[in-house]
Order: sequence, then structure tokens, then C-alpha cells
Amino acid sequence: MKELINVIDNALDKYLQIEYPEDIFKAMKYTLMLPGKRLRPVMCIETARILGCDIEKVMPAACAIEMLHVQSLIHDDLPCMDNDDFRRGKPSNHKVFGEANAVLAGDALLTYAPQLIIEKSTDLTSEQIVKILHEYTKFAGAYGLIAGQVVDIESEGGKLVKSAKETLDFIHLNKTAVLFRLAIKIGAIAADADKYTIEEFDNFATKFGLAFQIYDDIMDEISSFEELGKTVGKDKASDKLTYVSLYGLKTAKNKFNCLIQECCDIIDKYDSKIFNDILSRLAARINS
Ligand code: GRG
Repeated sequence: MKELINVIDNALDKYLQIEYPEDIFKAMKYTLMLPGKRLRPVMCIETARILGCDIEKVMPAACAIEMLHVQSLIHDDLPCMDNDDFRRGKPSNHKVFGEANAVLAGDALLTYAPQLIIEKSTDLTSEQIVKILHEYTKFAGAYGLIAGQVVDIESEGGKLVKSAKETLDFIHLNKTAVLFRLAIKIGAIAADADKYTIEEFDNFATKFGLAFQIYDDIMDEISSFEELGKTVGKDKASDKLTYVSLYGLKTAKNKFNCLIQECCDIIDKYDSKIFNDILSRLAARINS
């Protein structure tokens, strides 16, 4: 997995060159190249590999997903959103480049990502590229990531249109699971997987995404700045609607463990060391 992360890091570095005007490219590259776990591109590439597709074929799209993810992190940290001063162990984008450049860097990553898919995915067919772009635009916008963020912000202000449970599920599915679904679906599309297989992987990605957000909620409660590279304890301090605040730590851990087990059951037949590693590492940390 470490090897694959290095390959992804090199590809990200290559795909995003510093050009004029340097300030915007530097701001884009700053958060992008800080050490993240690269879970989304890794899972995109591993899905493609399991299903018989060369990793080079899907690398531009896998990197594009990381760019979209980084855009969401940069914007999430802004004072008008979560107002966080640290990300990936370093000062947040707006702390280094100022708010205007951080907004623009996010916008630029959001728009460069599909450009990269179109320009560099030379081994994919036009039909595959259109399908991938359709998924990208659907999941990144008001039918996905943005919807999750809006309801998250509304719920912090105490505005609940649905029940707390329904609201929380909506936030987790749209704010977090959506990018894992996108990553894994793109891997499956690149491998020309059939409808049944795409659905099976989508089911895996949805469960994984929910488990991952519960993991994130639990870690905010039990972990440290040194481990996470971002401010901890914020959810509790801001009385945020999370799995832990709604169900308590014990039930949150149980739900997380159930989802991880369901993910293992789905992925088991593919005998993937990378997926097994990701699932077992998350579970080990929560149950330690
Ligand atoms: C798409 C225009 C547009 C806006 C995005 C800001 C926003 C709207 C959404 C916020 C989404 C968000 C930040 C969700 C949190 C998901 C999450 C748990 C992120 C942490 O992921 P890790 O732990 O991070 O994989 P690393 O740094 O390892 O990549």
C-alpha cells in the first residue's frame, strides 16, 4: 500500500505543475501534497485492479478524486464553514494563502479535476470518460457533497427538517460516503465492470463511507492532534450532530464494527490485500 501511495503522490505532483499565476497553483498544491492517507485514489485503483484494469489507465481519474477531496477539505476549513486552523498536520490553506486564495484554490481543484480526466485518460474510451464525468458532477454537486455539507451546517444551527437519525444518515452518506462511492465506481467503470458488479462495489463503498465517518466521529473524541493532524474535540465543543453525540461512544463503535464486518463479507471473495489492510487498520484503531 505504501508503494501505491508513492506512485499516487508522484502522479499528483506530475499532474499539477506550478504555472503562472504561481500563487494559485502553489495554494492548490500545498494541501494536495501534504501527507494524506490517499484512501480514495487507493480504493479507486484497487477496485480497477481487482476487476482487471491496468492501474495506469485509471491513474488520472484516481488523482482527480483526490483533488476533489482536497478541495472539500480546503473549503471545509474556511472560517465561514468549519473554521479549522490545521489540516494534515500543517496550517490550513487559508492560514497560509489567505481566504480569497483558499476559496479560489478549492474552485481551481474542483474544475481542474475533470479537465485532468479528459486530457490524461488516453487509455479510456470516450464512453467511459463520459460515464466517469457524469458520476463526478453528480457526486460533487448539490446531489452529493454540497448537499451533505449544507445539511451539516444547518444541523449545527439546530435546524432539523427530518429526525436527528435521518439527518445524520443524510449528512454521512452525502458528505463522506459519496467520495468513496465515486472513487470505487470510477474504478469499476474503468474496468468495464458489469451492472451487477458495479452495484456490489457501490454497496461496499456506501457501507465503508458510513463506517469511515463514524470512525472520524469517534476519533474526534478519543484521538489527538498528533495522530490526526487536525484539531480534535471540536464536535463535542460545538455540540455537533455526530454518531457519538447521538448514540454514545459504545453504540457508535458497535455500528462501526458491524459496517466493517459487512464490508469484509462483500470484499472477501476478491482476496484484496489492500482492502483487507484498510479495513483491519481502521478496526484495530477503534478497538484498541
Ligand atoms: C464540492 C463545491 C464543493 C464543495 C464541498 C466543504 C464541502 C462542500 C464539503 C465538506 C466535506 C468534508 C470535509 C467531509 C469530511 C470527510 C472526512 C471524514 C474527511 C477526512 O478524510 P481523510 O481522513 O483525510 O481521508 P486525509 O487528509 O487523510 O485525506
